[in-house]
Amino acid sequence: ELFGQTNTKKIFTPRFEDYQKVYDQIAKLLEEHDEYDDGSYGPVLLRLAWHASGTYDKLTNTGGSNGATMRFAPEGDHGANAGLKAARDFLEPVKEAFPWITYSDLWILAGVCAIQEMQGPKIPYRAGRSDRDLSFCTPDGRLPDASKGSSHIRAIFGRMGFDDRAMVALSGAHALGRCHTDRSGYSGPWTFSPTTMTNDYFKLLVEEKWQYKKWNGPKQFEDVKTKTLMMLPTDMEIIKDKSFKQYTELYAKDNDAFFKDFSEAVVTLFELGVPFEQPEDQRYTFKSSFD
Ligand code: ZEM
Repeated sequence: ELFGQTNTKKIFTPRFEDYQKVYDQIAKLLEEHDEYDDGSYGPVLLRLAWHASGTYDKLTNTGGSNGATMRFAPEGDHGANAGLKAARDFLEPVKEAFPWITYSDLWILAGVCAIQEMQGPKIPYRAGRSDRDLSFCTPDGRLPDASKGSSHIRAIFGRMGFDDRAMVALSGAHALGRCHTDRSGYSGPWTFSPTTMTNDYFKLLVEEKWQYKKWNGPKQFEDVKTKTLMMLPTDMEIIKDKSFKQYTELYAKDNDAFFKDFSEAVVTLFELGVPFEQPEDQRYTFKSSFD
């Protein structure tokens, strides 16, 4: 009688505690690998999660974080994704330690962990993304081009379903990290504390004077006072454009409003196009290493 022996393979159903263990492992690696860049892989992990998600097109319901298709050459080689191999490689030992998690869930969990460990707001998380093959790679050109103006920003983020307020809130991620000449061609950090989440990006836009940087690279801005900070042409739009500016000024004054709107917009961004089974009211909120 062999019938009873089929389907005996145990299926592991991960729960909150299991995802918290993955979070803790990423947080531990972040702390250990302080030799990278300004002392943290946090910013580049967040950029990976954002570029995985920001390909979403609401009209065709294609792209987004489901699939982790940046693993494959067509998408991994898109100019916008230059340098993100560092983030993907950083997460490889985590995938090996927790083989049950999909790359697509792992990359987003790493983005959540990066934000929280860099003292940003809590980012509630849902699991349920599946890895898909290279036929799901998105065409080049879905991510924003830093050399462009406000109509481009609205076209790109509008395609994902965001309004002006969310676009400005999301831009506040540039409190973190820096530009690398060998990745985007641009150079330098936006703030003096690129591994701590703050509203300094908005404060600097409002309070400092900015001028064109004189150099051989692409058009970018530098602060007049120290010439050590930078803004992309797209960053300057959120202080130039009237509708964007009201939110930039709000977030410069009110860090709590920024954290609240940023968290809400990032949760939306990270979930675009994912067919979740886990309900919205049962998202996981991870404990940070310093909680
Ligand atoms: Zn970024 N971003 N980004 N961004 N970004 C860079 C770096 C980082 C734009 C952009 O062109 C660039 C969002 C929106 C937009 C981060 C997060 C988020 C760099 C530098 C460029 C050129 C890359 C390099 O050279 O390494 C444009 C045009 C955007 C919208 C208009 C949103 C939204 C983000 C998250 C929510 C982060 C964390 C970095 C820093 C990466 C690092 O390695 O330090």
